[in-house]
Amino acid sequence: MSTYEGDPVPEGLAIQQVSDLLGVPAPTLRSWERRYGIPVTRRSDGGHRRYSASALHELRLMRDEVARGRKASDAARSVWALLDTEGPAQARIQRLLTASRELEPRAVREVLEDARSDLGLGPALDEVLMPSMRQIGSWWESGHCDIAQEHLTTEAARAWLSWLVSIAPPPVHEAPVLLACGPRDLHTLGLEALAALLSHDGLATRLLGARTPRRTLVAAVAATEAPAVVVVSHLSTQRRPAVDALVAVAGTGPQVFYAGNAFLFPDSREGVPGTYLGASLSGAAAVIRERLLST
Ligand code: B12
Repeated sequence: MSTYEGDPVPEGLAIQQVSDLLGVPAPTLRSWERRYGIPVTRRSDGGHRRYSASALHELRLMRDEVARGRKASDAARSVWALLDTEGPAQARIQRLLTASRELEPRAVREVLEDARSDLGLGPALDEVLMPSMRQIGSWWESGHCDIAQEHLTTEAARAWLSWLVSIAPPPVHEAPVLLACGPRDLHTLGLEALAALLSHDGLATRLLGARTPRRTLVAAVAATEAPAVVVVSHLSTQRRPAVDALVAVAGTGPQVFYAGNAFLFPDSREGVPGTYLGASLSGAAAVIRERLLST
């Protein structure tokens, strides 16, 4: 069932080694296998679990889903879906990952464009692009792909998203939604995807991009009279300046929204002004559109 290729540890790792490597306690690893078959391990002659590279890959995905705040049973369902090669989105994820491994940006863009025309823009983003990026991130973290693969895929996806914004019909609402990363955040891809969705929904957007300083954001709101602002932050270490930017901008009048892994857990959202947009990009675009159209 796994899509993982290459096994750098042919004899397999022992459970304690895997626990140390992934930061997941051994009893949890046993329970994931017992309850969800993630992963199904082979046994040594002495009957001990042995973890292959593909088993490690499944566990990394499971760990990351749980870290996103999902219950283990829901996390397991996501991992099964990601590893399953059936289904229209899954087939495209596989094609995108192949294009990424082969460092073929044109093929990356073609897969994304095919996904958009066959599945629609929202599913192309939420079900093909984002899971593929998470998979590449997981490969990169485990040393199973070079950073070149991540950079090339990210840049190909960004080029496609920027093209989508450029071909969107003229906006029905002129006042723009401002889209910014927190002052220390470089992860722009989610925002760029949101810009594509909103612009194809008839909303004007202004993408301020990576590392937007608080004062710049406040000045941009004043200059554009933006009715809405979205701030995204990915790392918990970067959350504080992002929250400061949200507080500063909330005081000036626009509707304020925020998203990203830095805000995944409920306690990370305590006292943050505005509306948390959740994980789904299409869901986020729908929330923003509804709010703007109802005011
Ligand atoms: C591409 C990428 C980069 C690129 C970004 C380029 C760009 N222009 O975007 C570059 C190379 C710059 C980069 C840098 C770094 N990165 Co990086 N990066 C990634 C990667 C591979 C994809 C990011 C992405 O776009 N994901 C798609 C997003 C949208 O998916 P998601 O994170 O799962 O987000 C979900 C929700 O949070 C939410 N969401 C997130 N964004 C948004 C936006 C909106 C509008 C909405 C509504 C929702 C939403 O929806 C998603 C769906 O569930 C991820 C892997 C991953 N798992 O995502 C690592 C990852 C995020 N990066 C990581 C790290 C560690 C870094 C660096 C610190 C590395 C380093 N040592 O320098 C730096 C930090 C730079 C900085 N100051 O911000 C880690 C973060 C681990 C953690 N949680 O602490 C990850 C998870 C990789 C990994 N597995 O280790 N990175």
